[in-house]
Amino acid sequence: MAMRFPSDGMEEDEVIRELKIRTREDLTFDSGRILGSMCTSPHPLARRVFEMFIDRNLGDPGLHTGSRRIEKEAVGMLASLLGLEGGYGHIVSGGTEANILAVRDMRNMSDSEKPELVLPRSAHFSFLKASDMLGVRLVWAELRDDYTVDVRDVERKITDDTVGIVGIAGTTGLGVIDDIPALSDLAVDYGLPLHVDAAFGGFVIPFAKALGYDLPDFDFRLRGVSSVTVDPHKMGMVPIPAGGIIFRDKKALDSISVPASYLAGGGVSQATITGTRPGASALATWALIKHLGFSGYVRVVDRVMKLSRWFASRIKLMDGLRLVREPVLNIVSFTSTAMDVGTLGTELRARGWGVSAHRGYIRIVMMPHVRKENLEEFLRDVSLLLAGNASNL
Ligand code: 0PR
Repeated sequence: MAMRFPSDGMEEDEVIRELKIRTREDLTFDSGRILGSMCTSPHPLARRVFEMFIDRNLGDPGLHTGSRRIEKEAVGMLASLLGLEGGYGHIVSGGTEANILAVRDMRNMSDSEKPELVLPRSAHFSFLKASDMLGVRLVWAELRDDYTVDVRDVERKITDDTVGIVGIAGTTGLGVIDDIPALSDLAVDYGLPLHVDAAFGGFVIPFAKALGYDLPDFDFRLRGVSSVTVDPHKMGMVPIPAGGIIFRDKKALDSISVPASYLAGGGVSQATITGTRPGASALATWALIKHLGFSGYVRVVDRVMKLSRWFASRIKLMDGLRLVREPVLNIVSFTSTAMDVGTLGTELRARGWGVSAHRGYIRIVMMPHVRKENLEEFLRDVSLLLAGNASNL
């Protein structure tokens, strides 16, 4: 779009006014109409901390040594949530960067000249970016009827060029958890690293387990797990950007570090993809974990898990709709037997609902901003659309 760089400036108020008007068409989390996003309205404390420390740059940790120490503590607390004492990693820009760093580590630790990664068909598209950037070939393992990866197929696909295995704890489309214990055994047997993508599930599963939900182990408690992606900017309720990558061993971080020794403090190296990067993200993550604690996140997860089960039971009662599978976490996906799902998604978006229809189903992510009233209203719109569609036949 052709836009001229303005020769003279506008008043601050005028700039703000224009931005407010221009963004009116954006859907906001507060409206309760965003039902298909893994992000949410950030917690007020995390928002406040983010704003207070917006000038901190972890790309030059010698300048902001206090922030760097706080990032290390944030990583330590995430590692502890995932069953690991210690742990190495960073608060990064999101799950994409975290997954890229994990694949970069697996590739660098191997001596294969034609590196391959075995991953589930349900993996997030960030692995396509990792593959393209790092020259690692993706070898897809098939899913079983319950949409978890077929561990026997993973095993069949391991070759001498395999650099690692990926398992998913909370898939993007359905929120299902792969059989990570079995993948861990496989990783140990074959001497391969296992990366668990818990970008979404990492901030749900530990709390749901504490509430009594019967979910498989997925983290460093399993010997074969060498790295985990866990994103504070999803269910962690921290402002974007805040992803997390945690490695079990320090040598993993070393394998992806480059020297940046001229920076303040000297002897500095960087493992992240981004150079200059927000300290505010790490500080907001630290602050919210300290403030909510385990029990605070348990309360958040309790509500959204219950809401998901209620919503799933409502879908089951509706003619013309079918659950893709029983929800495992706080994601409920359904399809229609009465109407093309793509058309249903388009019609819902036209009525102001923020939903995505992909892989043949509509995904509802029960984030903390979603209220029962929003879901009731959504279901009324779905019923009207199904009825309208039926009368057109
Ligand atoms: N791994 C998994 C399992 C994911 O679901 C995602 C993102 C990622 C990695 C990548 O994370 P970043 O997007 O932080 O790099 N999954 C969401 C999705 O594709 C991202 C998203 C978030 C999409 C909010 C839409 C939205 O409104 O659904």
